[in-house]
Amino acid sequence: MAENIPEIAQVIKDAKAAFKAEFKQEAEIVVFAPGRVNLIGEHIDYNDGFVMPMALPLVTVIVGKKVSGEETTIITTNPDADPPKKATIEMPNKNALVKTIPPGPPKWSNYVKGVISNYVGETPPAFNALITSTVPTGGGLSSSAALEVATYTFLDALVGPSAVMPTDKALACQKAEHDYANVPCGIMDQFISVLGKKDHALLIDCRSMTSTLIPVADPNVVVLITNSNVKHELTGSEYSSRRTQCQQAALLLKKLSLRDAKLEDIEYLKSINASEETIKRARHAVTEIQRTQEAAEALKKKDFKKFGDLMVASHNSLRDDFEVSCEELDQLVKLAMEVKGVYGSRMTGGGFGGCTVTLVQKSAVNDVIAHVKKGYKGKPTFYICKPSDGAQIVAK
Ligand code: GAF
Repeated sequence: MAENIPEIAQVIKDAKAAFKAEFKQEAEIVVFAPGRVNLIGEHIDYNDGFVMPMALPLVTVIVGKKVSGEETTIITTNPDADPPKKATIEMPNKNALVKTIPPGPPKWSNYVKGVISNYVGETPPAFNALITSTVPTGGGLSSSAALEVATYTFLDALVGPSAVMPTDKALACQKAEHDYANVPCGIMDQFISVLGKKDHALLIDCRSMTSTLIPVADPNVVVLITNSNVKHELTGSEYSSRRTQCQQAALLLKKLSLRDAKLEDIEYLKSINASEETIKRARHAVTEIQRTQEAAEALKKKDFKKFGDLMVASHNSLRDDFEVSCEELDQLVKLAMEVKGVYGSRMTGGGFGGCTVTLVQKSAVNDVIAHVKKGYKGKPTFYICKPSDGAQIVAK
């Protein structure tokens, strides 16, 4: 059986009750921001390429209220968050020149501090807030971007209507992740958490920061996410080394980024005796950018067979050329592909654990779950997800 995804209304109701119990006051502001699954276009956002994620019905909810004074208090209900679960933050003074809050323990509070520090516009007042989430932590479904974007949206609700473009909001949240979590991520996760649309995937051009909505609303086709429930230690260091390797490849090719490279450039890299590693990283980037554009066309035409083939090619490239998959993800993909009715399956997100995404006929989804459960060496969890809306202010 797939996991039961709680309705957002229920998550909000529970969060408001927990807020009242903690702070002895009613929450006035309610916001949420979703996690995401990337359908195709992996490790391409920081190469200025194309990615195609969709927002999930798994969300981070923040409820709270403005308070007088300069001390903000935040509480997380996340069982995986490092203790303590309550943190206080000294808010920047409205007249101060430097409005950044220094990072510090607990780790989870740094996402909030980072977003407050990068908030564009009026300095936010102090507040009490309770944070709760249905996005699994560290599962490759962007729990951190959901927290950043939910925080930004909460600040928007606190200070009034924001004149900032949605893409600037995503960029501010990305900067928070760079500076406060030390992850040199691309823009995909924050972008889709801000701009996701119900029943649609988003083809994002990460160079121009523009996007195209692509309907994913076929009643007979389902997006199945399988969490491997493993996370290998390498994640952080390997992510930044992949980013550097791509920059080095672009440098050798005298290109601004691998977005500007073509297949013949891979031959050139070979001819100048570039390292095997450089050649492989560049080949993944070049072919994945191409695949993502083709996948967008296939999805527009509802050509799920073609889309699925591209997903599998993407997985193989991430496994063999980009080397960010792992045994567990490879096994999940292999098992899913053995079931009739599956169009395609691939690892999704940064890799080295986390989730796979599978496009499958609705009638076959239970067969996939049963087959994967039986064959997978670990304990997987499954989510059947419809593309959902981006961040929203529910009450203020
Ligand atoms: C992580 C990053 F945060 C994204 O920016 C992206 O690079 C992704 O890994 C890989 O596609 O989620």
